[in-house]
Amino acid sequence: MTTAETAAGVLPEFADVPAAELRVAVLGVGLMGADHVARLHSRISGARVVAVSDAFREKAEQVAAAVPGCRVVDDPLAAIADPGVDAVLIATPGQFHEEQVLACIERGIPVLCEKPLTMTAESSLALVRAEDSHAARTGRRLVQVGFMRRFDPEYAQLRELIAGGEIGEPLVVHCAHRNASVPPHFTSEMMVTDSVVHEVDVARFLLDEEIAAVTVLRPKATRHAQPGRSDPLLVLFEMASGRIVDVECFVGTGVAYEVRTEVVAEDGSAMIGLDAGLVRQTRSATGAARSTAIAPDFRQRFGRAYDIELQRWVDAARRGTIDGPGVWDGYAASAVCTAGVEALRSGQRTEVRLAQR
Ligand code: ISE
Repeated sequence: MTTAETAAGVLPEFADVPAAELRVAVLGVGLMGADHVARLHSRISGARVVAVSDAFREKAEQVAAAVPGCRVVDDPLAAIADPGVDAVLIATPGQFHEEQVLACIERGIPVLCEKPLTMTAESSLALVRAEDSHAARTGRRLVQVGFMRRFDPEYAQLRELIAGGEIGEPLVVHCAHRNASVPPHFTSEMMVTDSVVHEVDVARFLLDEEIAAVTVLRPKATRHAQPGRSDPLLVLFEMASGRIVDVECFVGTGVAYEVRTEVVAEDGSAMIGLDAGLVRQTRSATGAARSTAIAPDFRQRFGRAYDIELQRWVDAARRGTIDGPGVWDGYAASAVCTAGVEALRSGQRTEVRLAQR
């Protein structure tokens, strides 16, 4: 949504959009990228999407057509290099992130990269080093990673509660991460790198410390599981201080999107994710029942978080920087997921090897 657009009525040429308004290129317009384009266009102020890029040109054209003044750029690196682009949102498949994020750092423009930051801990670390050297020269950070849960009001409240000391020292965190369904190609490894990765960030965000080791257990699988997929998984994080976080990751419940987090501390406990919106009482053949609606997928459950994440990113990017989980958080998540996949395959407790900052 742009003031220039409504005030002028006529859209300026791509390269002439006033710099005060953030001109964003969105790379990758699949499910998440298209959602970000729509959100930037309709709900976020101070930014306009001026370019989109996707391996499927037709898809890019379809998304661009809904945003006045937005054009399709075939080569994502050309979009990053364009002087008419002030900031970049990356939602391409993970294997392209390293090159694209690096190009943003080299051009010195802010970038919001969807998870995973990159496909390996080594390549994520290379981005940490590249951004560190940019920050040493300019004092500004450029890379934000799309861990949107940090912007969810419930997670923010839970972190504040812990930090305020009201429930005492946290000891154990229980996380449930359930999807109604995932596509057939979604493997057990992807359950770790695509789903559990959010709990990795949540554990680090809530407890403010690194994960030292990971163990993955494979309970009895649901009869609905795709052949070869261990669903559910039970993942244990040992935090550096000795606290334990357990994650039940169940991606084929057939029910809804359920993400719950409970922190058990020395002087109390706290839970979020109950979807306790409207509670209905109804009568049925079997008697009276009480029910509340559950979000069908992450776009509904975390819609508010995405709004806040994008607005804060845009506000910060207009100042030439970021406001959210950074490149180190992306690297730490990659390192934990690398250990997680190793633990899944070996059945052994696996230590996380984190580099020195
Ligand atoms: C998906 O890729 C996401 O990022 C969602 O947030 C997550 O909950 C889901 O399990 C993933 O498949």
